[in-house]
Amino acid sequence: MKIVIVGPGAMGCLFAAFLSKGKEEIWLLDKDKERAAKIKQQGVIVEGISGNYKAQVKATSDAREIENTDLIIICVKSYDTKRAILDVKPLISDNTSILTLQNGVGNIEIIAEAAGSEKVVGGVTNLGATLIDAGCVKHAGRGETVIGRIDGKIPAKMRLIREIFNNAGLETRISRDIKGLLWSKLIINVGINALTVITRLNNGKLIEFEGTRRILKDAVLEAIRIAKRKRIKLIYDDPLAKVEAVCEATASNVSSMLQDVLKKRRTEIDFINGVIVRQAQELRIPTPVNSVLVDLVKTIESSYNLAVD
Ligand code: KPL
Repeated sequence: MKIVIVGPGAMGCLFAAFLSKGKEEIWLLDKDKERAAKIKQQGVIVEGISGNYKAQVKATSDAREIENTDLIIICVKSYDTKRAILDVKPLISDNTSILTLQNGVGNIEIIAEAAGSEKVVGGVTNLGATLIDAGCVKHAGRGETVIGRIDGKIPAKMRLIREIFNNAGLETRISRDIKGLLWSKLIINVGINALTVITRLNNGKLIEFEGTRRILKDAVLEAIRIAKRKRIKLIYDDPLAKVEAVCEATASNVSSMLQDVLKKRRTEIDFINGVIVRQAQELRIPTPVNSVLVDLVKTIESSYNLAVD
């Protein structure tokens, strides 16, 4: 199988490194020409819980170098999905599947609109990884990856993807309700990410202060209400308890959104709390806490040059 991973962030690099252990042909597609050249030359360097090693992968910034592809894995930031799909258009044929392993909700829809819904596979991964340098990733946490189609169908190709991932050491299963899984993960990010940006705290600290604990709770309860109204089945009996447990389990983490802000980059707020606000508007349900979180994070990311040190 020829597999192209788009986006050499932490998750893109980790998947490329794992998958390169099998007999599949693995490519990393990077919009940055210099970085692609570096990865092509040095490979992907992995350190952390799966050991320290170098994985040889093919890398390019020009999709035309790759040609027809069996599987495209999208690992770019959610606000870059549209551009990423345009980049890989020349690689898509009738037999190509496109798997999104991105944060937030909305990517499946963007890819489906550009490439056709029958090609899209959604995914949620609980692997933990941090990018240390270009093409150099720290594997920080184990966890399963769950894939599935929005219509719940399980074609042979998806079973093959599962097999290839498992053979490469990526614990993977298929779900018939990927939407429920994506929303369950969304609710965790809704409670944690924006609040860490505003407070500049690690995940664990959010539940140590009365104020942040209350805001986290209110943001999560708003999101649960929207999920219920949309008849989305969350996988946790008590989603709020789960978000608090994730704060504890990832206490020393700098959330992905806070990492973006510390690097003065755009955030994925539109695909996290922004999803709750937009869906709530359609349903005419007030979500004041999520609205404030979205407005504050958007202000922060638009004013890096104006902020007082
Ligand atoms: O997914 C995460 C993120 O940072 O985006 C959490 C679960 C909050 C862990 O940091």
